[in-house]
Amino acid sequence: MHLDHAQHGPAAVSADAARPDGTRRALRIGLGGPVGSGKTATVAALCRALRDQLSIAVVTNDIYTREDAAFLLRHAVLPPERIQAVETGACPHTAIRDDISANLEAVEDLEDTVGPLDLILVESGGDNLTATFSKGLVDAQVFVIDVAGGDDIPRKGGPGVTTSDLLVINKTDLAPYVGSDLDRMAQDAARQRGPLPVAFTSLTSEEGVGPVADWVRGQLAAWTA
Ligand SMILES: Nc1nc2c(ncn2[C@@H]2O[C@H](COP(=O)(O)OP(=O)(O)OP(=O)(O)O)[C@@H](O)[C@H]2O)c(=O)[nH]1
Ligand SMILES: [Mg+2]
Repeated sequence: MHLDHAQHGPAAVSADAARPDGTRRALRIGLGGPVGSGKTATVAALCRALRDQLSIAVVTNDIYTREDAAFLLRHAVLPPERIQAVETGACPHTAIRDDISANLEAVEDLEDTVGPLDLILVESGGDNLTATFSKGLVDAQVFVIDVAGGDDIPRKGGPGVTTSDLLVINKTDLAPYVGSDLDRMAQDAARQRGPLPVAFTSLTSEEGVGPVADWVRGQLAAWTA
């Protein structure tokens, strides 16, 4: 469980950093990655770790259902009015990259109804290695992969692995069972990403999300500075 490399500020400020009334809007962080890598588990753990210090809301994207929002509601990680589901009805990357209107509407609606907010987490539907968020929707993006997907994933690259502001390699607890070599994953990730940070996590314990929570705090400090 460690966070490699130095902290970086939000990589890109999306359009309209201020709200219409001139106040600063929430920092928006997108979480993408392959199906089942642990995006919702990361969102839930981040909410538990940060909700006492920060005003948080979440937008989830599912293709045909509201499963992810339902999971977050069932586990009461935030009050229900702070969780909004977008049903994309198509490839998830379309709704976070090409036509971001439904997601923008959701984040703006959350700011209006439960704001002021410090942080909005936007979870993409699970996709392949090519999904990235529009910079008009989020200020920084996290790409979540897991060790059970194969320890060659960092080497395979793709924009999520190579350019995300934080690469999370989750489910390290499973590495011995699936024969994944974490050192090799760290070396491949560093080769693909240069100075961009990588966090190894296991969400089987409460503290497991610590490196990601620290990174989010760093992003927020840069956002509010
Ligand atoms: N062993 C282990 N299981 C995990 C970990 N993180 C998540 N899981 C499990 O992995 C499964 C998928 O996790 P999710 O958080 O739903 O994954 P997701 O990326 O949101 O999935 P989609 O939204 O369907 O793409 C669930 O059964 C989680 O409990 C982890 O660190 N270790
Ligand atoms: Mg999910």
